[in-house]
Amino acid sequence: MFSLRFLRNYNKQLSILRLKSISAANTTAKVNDKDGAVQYMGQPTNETHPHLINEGEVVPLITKLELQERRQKLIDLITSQTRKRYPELNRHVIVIPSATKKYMSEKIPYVFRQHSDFLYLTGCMEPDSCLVITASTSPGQHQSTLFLREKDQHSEIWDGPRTGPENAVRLFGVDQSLPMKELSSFMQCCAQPTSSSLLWYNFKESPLPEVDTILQEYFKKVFSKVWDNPTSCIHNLRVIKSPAEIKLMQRSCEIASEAIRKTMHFSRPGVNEHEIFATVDYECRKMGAEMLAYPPVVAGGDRATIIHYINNNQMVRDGDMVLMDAGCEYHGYSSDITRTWPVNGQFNNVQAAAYEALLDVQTQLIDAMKKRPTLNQLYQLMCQLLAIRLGDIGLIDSKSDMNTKMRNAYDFCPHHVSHYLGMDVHDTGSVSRDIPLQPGMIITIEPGIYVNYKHEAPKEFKGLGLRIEDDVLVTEDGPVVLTANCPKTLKDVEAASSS
Ligand SMILES: [Mn+2]
Repeated sequence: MFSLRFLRNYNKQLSILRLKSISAANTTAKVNDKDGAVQYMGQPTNETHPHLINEGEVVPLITKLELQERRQKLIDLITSQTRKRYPELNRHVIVIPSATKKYMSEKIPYVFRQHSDFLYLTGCMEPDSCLVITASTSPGQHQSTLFLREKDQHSEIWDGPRTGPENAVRLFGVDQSLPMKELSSFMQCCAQPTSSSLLWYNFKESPLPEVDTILQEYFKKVFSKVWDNPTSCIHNLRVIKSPAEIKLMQRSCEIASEAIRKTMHFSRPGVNEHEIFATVDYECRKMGAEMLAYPPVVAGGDRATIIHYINNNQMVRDGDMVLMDAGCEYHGYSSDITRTWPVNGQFNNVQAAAYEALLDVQTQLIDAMKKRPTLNQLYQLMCQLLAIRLGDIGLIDSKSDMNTKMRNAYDFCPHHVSHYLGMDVHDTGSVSRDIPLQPGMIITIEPGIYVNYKHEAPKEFKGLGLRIEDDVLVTEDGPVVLTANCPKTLKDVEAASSS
C-alpha cells in the first residue's frame, strides 16, 4: 500500500509544502465581508492560519474529504461486523464525545488536548463537543451531526473564539451541526430509537461527563437490550495510517530525532537532567511541534534503571550515561524515541559492551519486521536475542539452557518491546498485540537492559540502564525507520555527544 518511493518523494513534497506555507503566510488572509476583519474560528483555519492549514484541509494535511472517508469507513466496518450478530438490526446510533477542559487548580487550566478518536473522526479541536452518527443498515446511508458549544460573547473574551454550530458544516464537512444543549433532546427524539437500533457508545471510559449523563439516561429509556463499544472499530481504522498521516508521523519523528541529536551535543559532565529536558523541549517546539508527546525520561547514571523515571532533577556526573526517552506531538501525531549516550562523549568498556549488545538486538528486531510478525512475537524474539547477547557479554550465565536464559533476560528488560504509535503514544490500545503487522502500521522497537543493585549480576554492570527505541513504519517493501536521523551506532552516538 505504501511504497518506499512514496517516502523518497516525501522530502521533496515537504519542501514544496514549506514554500507554499511561507508564501501563503505573506499574503493577506481572506476577510469577513461583514466587519472587514478575519473571522477567527475555534481552531486554525486556512483563512486565519494559511501558514498551517492549506486549502481544503481541516487540520494540517488532513482534508475534509479524508475526514468524511474515515466516518464512512467506520460505518462500513460497524455494519459488516454486526450483520451476522444482529441480523434484525436496521439502525446504528454512534456517539463519540470530545475531551473536556481539565483544571490544575481554581481557574487554571491544563493545556487542552483533544480526545484522539473524536479528533480522528471530526478534525474538531474544541472541548465539550460531541459527534453523533446515525446510520441505517442499508449501505451508504448515514448522517453526521456535530454538537458544539454555542458562540458566547462573555466566554470568548476570556477563552478566545468558538466556531459555533453556524460555521461547523462549512468548516468540518459534517451533515449538520447543533448546539450542545440540544444533544439530549436530539437523542430522545431525532435519533428515532427503535427496538432494532443499536447504540454505540463507550460507557466504560467517557471523556465528557456531560454526554455520559445524557447517554446513561437515554440508554435506560430506549436501549434496554443491546449496545456496543465503538472504540475497537475506531482503533482498527486508526492503526493503519493514511498517506497524509504518514507524512505527519514522518515529520514528528524527524523533529524529535533532530532535537535529540542537538540535546546529545548540548549535554556535558555536570549538567542537570532538568537542563537536558529543557533542551529537548525547546528544540522540538522550535521546529514546529506543539509540545512533547509525554513527560520525558531524562535519567543520568543509575536513575536509568528506573523505567518511568521522570523526576529529572539530578546532576549527571562525568563517566555516566544519560538515558532519554522523549518524543514530540506534531499536529496531533506523536513520536517516541529513546537514546542512551555517554555524557562525556565516550563509552567506557562495560558501557560499550552493553550498548553494542543492545544495539545488535534492536537492529535484528527491526529486520525481523520484514516477516510481519505480531508485536507479541517480536517480544518473544527480544527475549531470545537478549538471552544470547547478554550471555556473550557475561551479564547472564551463557551456559544455562535457553529457557533459563530467557527468564533471566526478562529480568533485565521487564517491559514489552513494542507498541503501536500514532495520534496517541500508546496508540490504539484496543488493537490486539497478536495480529500480524500490516502496511501502514507504525510501531516502536524498544529493547532495554536495566541492571539494578538487587539483581544478581557482575559488579561492573550494576546501575547501568540502557534503552534504544525507534519508530518504524511497515510498508509492502519492508520496515522503514522514521527516526533514522537520530544518532544510534556507537560511533555516531559518541560523535553527537562530544562537544
Ligand atoms: Mn515507547
